[in-house]
Amino acid sequence: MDVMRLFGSHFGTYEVRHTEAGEVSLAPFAPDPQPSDLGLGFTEMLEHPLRVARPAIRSGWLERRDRDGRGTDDYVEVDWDTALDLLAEELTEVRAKHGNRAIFGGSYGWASAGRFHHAPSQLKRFLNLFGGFTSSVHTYSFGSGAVILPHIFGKDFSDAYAVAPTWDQIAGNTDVVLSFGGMRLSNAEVESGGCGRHETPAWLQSLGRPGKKLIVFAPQDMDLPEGVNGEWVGIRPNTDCAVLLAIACEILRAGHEDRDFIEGFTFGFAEYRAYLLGETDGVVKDADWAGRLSGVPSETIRALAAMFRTGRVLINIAWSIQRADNGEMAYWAAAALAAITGQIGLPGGGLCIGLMAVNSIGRNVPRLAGPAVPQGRNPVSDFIPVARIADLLLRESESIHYDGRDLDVPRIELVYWCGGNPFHHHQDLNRLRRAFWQPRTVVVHEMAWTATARHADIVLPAALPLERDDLAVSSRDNWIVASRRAAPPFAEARSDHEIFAGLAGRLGLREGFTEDRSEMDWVRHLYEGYREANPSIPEFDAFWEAGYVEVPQPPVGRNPFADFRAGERSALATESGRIQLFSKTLAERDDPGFPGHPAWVEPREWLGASRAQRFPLHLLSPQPASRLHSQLDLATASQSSKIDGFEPVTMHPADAETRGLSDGDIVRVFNDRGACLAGLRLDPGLVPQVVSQATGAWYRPEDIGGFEALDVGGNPNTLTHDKGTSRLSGGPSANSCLVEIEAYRGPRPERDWRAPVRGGA
Ligand SMILES: Nc1nc2c(c(=O)[nH]1)N[C@H]1C(S)=C(S)[C@@H](COP(=O)(O)OP(=O)(O)OC[C@H]3O[C@@H](n4cnc5c(=O)[nH]c(N)nc54)[C@H](O)[C@@H]3O)O[C@H]1N2
Ligand SMILES: Nc1nc2c(c(=O)[nH]1)N[C@H]1C(S)=C(S)[C@@H](COP(=O)(O)OP(=O)(O)OC[C@H]3O[C@@H](n4cnc5c(=O)[nH]c(N)nc54)[C@H](O)[C@@H]3O)O[C@H]1N2
Ligand SMILES: [Mo]
Repeated sequence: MDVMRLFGSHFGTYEVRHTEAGEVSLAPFAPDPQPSDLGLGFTEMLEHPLRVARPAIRSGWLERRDRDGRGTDDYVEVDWDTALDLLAEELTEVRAKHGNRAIFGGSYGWASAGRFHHAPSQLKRFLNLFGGFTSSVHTYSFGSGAVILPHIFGKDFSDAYAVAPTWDQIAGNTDVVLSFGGMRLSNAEVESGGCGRHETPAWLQSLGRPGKKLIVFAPQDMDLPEGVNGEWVGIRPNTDCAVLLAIACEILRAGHEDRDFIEGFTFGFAEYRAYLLGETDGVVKDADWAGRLSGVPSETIRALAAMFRTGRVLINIAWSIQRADNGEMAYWAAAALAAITGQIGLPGGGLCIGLMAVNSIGRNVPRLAGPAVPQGRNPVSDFIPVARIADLLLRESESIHYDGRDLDVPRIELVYWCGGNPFHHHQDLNRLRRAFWQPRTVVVHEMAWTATARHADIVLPAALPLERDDLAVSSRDNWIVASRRAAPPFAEARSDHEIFAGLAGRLGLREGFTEDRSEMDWVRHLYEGYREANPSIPEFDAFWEAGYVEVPQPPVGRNPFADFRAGERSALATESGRIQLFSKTLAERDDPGFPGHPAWVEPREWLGASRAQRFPLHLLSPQPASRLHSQLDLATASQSSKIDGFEPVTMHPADAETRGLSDGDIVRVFNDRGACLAGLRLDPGLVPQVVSQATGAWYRPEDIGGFEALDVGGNPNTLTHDKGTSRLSGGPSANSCLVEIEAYRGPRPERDWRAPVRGGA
């Protein structure tokens, strides 16, 4: 049998080819019906001029241990021994002087697919052996959803996967999918950990069948996928909660709620009902009320309320909606609406969270059991909700609030990042920059000179996934892929594992870290763990030759709430054992603006805020269709999406006209937090006063055109605010952001594709 050479990535699986000259090329994976082209761009990274070639130390740190040169200094390349000696010494000194809690190792980020070389896991394994670190919980994807869901449904339903019905159920039973926020096929190209087959496009077509309908509420019409029987309803950003409450209010006023389900399976209906009908605050939350807030015609809202009577309705709520001020409340309002209509637990009915946000939501794959790199135990208990990183480093307050607790804010002296890009993903990057000036040392492993690498003191060159052997598998997919090394590591790059092994050796921890296994031994070891959990899969050697194994999946799916609906009526792990329409716990906390039931709580930044007089455009920053966050922004697919080299920002033609702007103009997008340059694209499919600029362009602040720290790279996080969604979860709230846009007439920045290394690279 021929050896199948494959490469596993977050975009899916690819076949690896070598040209006669020895160059690596990638081709779509034959069994994948809808492969993504984006991952092909990984080969462009193999020899990219912005690869980190050798260990590099920031000059200001090396010479004077200064802190504020981060982001501007150049770097001095050193050999590996020098770099690892220096770092081992620095880690030892920080630990001795300040203790392990002074090390921040939360290191959030998507890193690469590949079970063994998962960079943040390697880092955490190393730091735990070293005595631990201050960590972080939750994700930027789902930081506030993950906190509110357990209050509504209990801890067993705390993530999107646990709630989602399967596509086969939707195709077979659902009449209407009512989606708040986007259903973008480009988002479903991605799966954390990889996938064998992209199945979403095929399933989506089932929504084009007669009798089925998809209604998408979104501020931009690109959120409605093509090829379905669909309707787009324009909505003012951050007002979904009001519309959801109003649909429920109209249902109650018509007496069409499902009394049996409410009585049997929910708790707190009285409080919820009193609020909706205006008994609590004198405001009836009806269709007219929500229409004024959201811009959605009140007839549309009333028609939707009637629809729940006649058919199976699945309410889908996008992850983007909880990435906004008080985003938890829209989730609670959606869950409550699904509950009072009695649709929760019915095949294809009730609630779905993030259908099409990634490839796996709705896939009928029960969690694929198998091991991860063992991280060990962290002896340090300090943590933050992930998006409070700048609050942690700046220490402007003594505690950080999180789900009813006040967390200590330890002083961080050393930040260690491996597999993530905070200068891509965090909000208000100019504030993050000030935050990164606080600790004495910042260490980053990177493949390329990202903005995060450029804010570090010690930068260690990491190998690309194409440069190492691994097992690519997602716990939400049923394929295990042998991701084989296709090229030697670039220049002096090493795998993260090898870097930590070297560091561990200097600290007397080598054996504990490697367990005397080679990298290939580890890959084999992890695979054996999968075989233990899934005895039908072949032995390692046969798997490695064949390239992949597909683990059989169950033929039909189930609604995750089916058992609850069928059985014990107080079986949820909530306060009441039932679905909470009201929570005493949350009500008693008395968090400002966070009552104990779903409620409209005005966002800090939205088109209805007084701030909109100064900054009258609502900026959305969705996921990029041409890359994965900041990854592969250097590759052709992303570069060719730019306008004259600038990241596109889209705007309604009417808004352009009042500003004297035209399609293709280079513009400055700004507010009082920061500014970036972008290329203007006119789009009549936007709700007026909404502008949209995808995440992921590389942050590059420059003093240019009379402006200070103008981000010529075009990262929307120069503009977003860095305040938690609410006191409850402190999640990231990037989608609540007001800006203004004007023409930029200053000099053009040079495209900077040189490594920031002294003497040039
Ligand atoms: N404004 C705004 N901001 C957002 C969002 C938004 O909607 N709006 N979305 C948020 C969301 S949902 C997310 S998930 C985050 C994503 O934020 P991140 O996950 O931080 O983004 P990535 O660009 O994937 O960064 C991964 C980094 O790891 C590096 N890397 C990859 N593999 C390896 C490896 O094996 N070893 C090492 N050492 N490094 C590696 C890559 O080069 C890259 O720089 O962004 C968030 N930011
Ligand atoms: N190609 C590609 N796919 C990806 C990623 C990527 O970087 N590239 N990232 C992956 C990651 S990490 C994640 S977490 C998921 C994220 O999945 P999502 O959170 O669903 O993705 P977004 O693109 O941020 O948002 C989807 C849409 O929501 C709409 N939206 C924003 N705010 C509002 C609002 O207030 N109301 C309404 N009704 N709509 C709103 C926007 O128009 C946007 O197009 O995507 C994943 N998929
Ligand atoms: Mo995400």
